[in-house]
Amino acid sequence: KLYDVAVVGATGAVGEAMIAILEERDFPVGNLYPLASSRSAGKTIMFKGSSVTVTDLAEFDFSKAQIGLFSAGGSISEKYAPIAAAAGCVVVDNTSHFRRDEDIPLVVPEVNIEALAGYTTRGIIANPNCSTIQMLVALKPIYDAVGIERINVCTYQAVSGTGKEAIEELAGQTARLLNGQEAECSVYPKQIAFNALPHIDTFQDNGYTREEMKMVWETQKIFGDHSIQVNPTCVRVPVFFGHSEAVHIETVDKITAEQARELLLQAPGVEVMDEHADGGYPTAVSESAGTDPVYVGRIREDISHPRGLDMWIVADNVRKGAALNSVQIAESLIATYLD
Ligand code: A2P
Ligand code: 11C
Repeated sequence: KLYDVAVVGATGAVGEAMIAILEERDFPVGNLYPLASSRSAGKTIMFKGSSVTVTDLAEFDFSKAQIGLFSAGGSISEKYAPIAAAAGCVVVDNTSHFRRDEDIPLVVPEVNIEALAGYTTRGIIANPNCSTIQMLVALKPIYDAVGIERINVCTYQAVSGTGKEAIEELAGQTARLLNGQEAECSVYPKQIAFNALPHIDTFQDNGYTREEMKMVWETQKIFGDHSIQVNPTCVRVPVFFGHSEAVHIETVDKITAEQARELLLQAPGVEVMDEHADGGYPTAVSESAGTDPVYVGRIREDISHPRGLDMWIVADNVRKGAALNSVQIAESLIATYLD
């Protein structure tokens, strides 16, 4: 059976990856409907060797699609996801708009696929934030084995998480600075080239940023555990693709680094790269960019805490952090629920 699939935000960094991944994984697509703003209507994209015309989202009739993959920003999803769902098009939404709603499943297939069953209430499934997805794919086997009380995490996030304009800003600033010209800032408030910005998304009243609080809220919802404590600092770095995370956990029961490594070697979606030697760890550019796994390295027992474990977690934020996770959700949806 084939499914007609609408991709909302088809011209964006994540939308383009969604379309590429549908093709790579041979998702049973009947008609593909790439949707974007009126600015892009009439452009063409390639899918399975044919060119397909981009349509203006505002003019699309969602009763033509059974599945909608949305990644055009929260306000677009707020308006159009309910319209799509009401027309019988099940939405997998990659924005943060619906994630905290109790009647919307928030799904990482390797972690809580059982939550998908709840999609029937509103016809919308939320795809978590990229930083949360990669962290939880790696922590799930440890959580199941020994419990986790607390997570301390610092992220090193690629500019592709912001979108295409940010990719262009990093490339442009780098070129200008290397040519002795001044960097121009428009997407980020400070220079991103050759710099690190401790600021992702908007500032909250408690001093954390919204990206940091998303890691807290989403971890608790996906693990179904409101007692788990999460303390994030999210940092934007001049990397194009691939988020890296230094993750420090305090488990309920003690786990050794060797036991954690063994669990991670069996874990779905995880690739362990943990030689204690020069280069024996994963990095955004050398391993993750353009690939699917969540890479884990630097696994070690925390010398400052009796039940502490440290690790370094890297994944392609546009793929596993967004487009791939959405397509995996759609694969589970058609395998189990849609006919
Ligand atoms: P467009 O290219 O026509 O502006 P990114 O996150 O990489 O910046 O991409 C954002 C995506 O969301 C693009 O595909 C963009 O389309 C789409 N988008 C932005 N605003 C709208 C809108 N008002 N209606 C439909 N799609 C939109
Ligand atoms: C970033 N994590 O790297 C963000 C992008 O909540 O879906 C995704 C924001 C979100 O900038």
